Amino acid sequence: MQSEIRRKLLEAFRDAKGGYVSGQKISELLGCSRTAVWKHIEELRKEGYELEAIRKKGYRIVKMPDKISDNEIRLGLETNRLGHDIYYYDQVDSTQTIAQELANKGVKEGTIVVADEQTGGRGRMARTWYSPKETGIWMSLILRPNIPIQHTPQLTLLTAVAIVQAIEEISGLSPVIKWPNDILINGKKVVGILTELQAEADRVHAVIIGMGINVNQNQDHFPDHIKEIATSLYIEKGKYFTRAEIIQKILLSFERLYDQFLKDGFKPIKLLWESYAISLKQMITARTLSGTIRGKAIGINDEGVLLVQTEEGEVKHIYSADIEISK
Ligand code: BT5
Repeated sequence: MQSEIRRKLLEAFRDAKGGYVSGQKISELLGCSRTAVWKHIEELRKEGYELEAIRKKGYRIVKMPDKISDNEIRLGLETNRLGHDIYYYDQVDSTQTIAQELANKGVKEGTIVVADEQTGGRGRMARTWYSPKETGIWMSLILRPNIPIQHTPQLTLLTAVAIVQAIEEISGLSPVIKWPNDILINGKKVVGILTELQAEADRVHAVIIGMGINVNQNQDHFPDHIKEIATSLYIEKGKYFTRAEIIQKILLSFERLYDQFLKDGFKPIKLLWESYAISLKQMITARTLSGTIRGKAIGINDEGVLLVQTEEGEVKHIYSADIEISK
């Protein structure tokens, strides 16, 4: 199907918000005959869309295929500005690298880069992020906030809240956040977040937020080195999810939180974050680049920095680390 026709057709369904679109309306929109409408609908079916057809009412999308290209994300997207510009790839090295290049070229805030597979997915500190084909969400979101550089780590925490809210809403599961960038279900990692910055002196040009979400993998999909520590929504819930729908929900909850953050600062986000955090009030070991600190995680401050009280009673500020919670 021509991409222009496909786009117009899917837009008509999006505008109907899950309701019926009459054959008459479609033929007017596309400027084609009723027979041609029927053919286009059949083509959508071949692409994996489940459509219901009812006489006198028209057509309705019952189920979308698990695709994450432009149209699938756009259809049903309720945000005002995030995710309206979509760069989709079936395979990339890393969506972060592409998003970095796009941000350099000046694309607008809210642009997203998504891929069905990453061959060089990145974690923090040069670690790798396993991103197999068509089973997860590998996405980078470009933001251009007018905030001081030292506030940018707060966006990692905001992202975690947005993703937890979206997963809760879609699956009924109750994920928790482990400072700073992990989301866990039953103690295993289901989401990783990587926040990168383009800045100069004291001005933020762009913040690029990478989100890796394990969605439809089963246990055997994970390589040995992460089998014990990784999980997916499918493993936890026993059902498959439509990735585009999760992306839409994440962008929507992200936009709400982000607007609040730009208006009222980090405080309201901090409260939400604390309600989902598991690492607080517990004994932890924090491995930072400059050494290991053991103590009780007493909270985060208004900047989003983790506060750890050592046995000697000293409160250490931790900006970046891997955290292990003591049993
Ligand atoms: C992270 O790093 O958790 C950040 C991951 C960000 C991935 C996204 S995907 C879209 C965007 N494009 C990219 O290239 N990256 C971002 P870190 O905290 O350093 O955790 C990395 C560690 O998590 C690895 O060393 C493994 O132990 C583990 N790991 C790797 N792949 C995993 C997966 N799919 N699920 C769970 N754990 C994984």
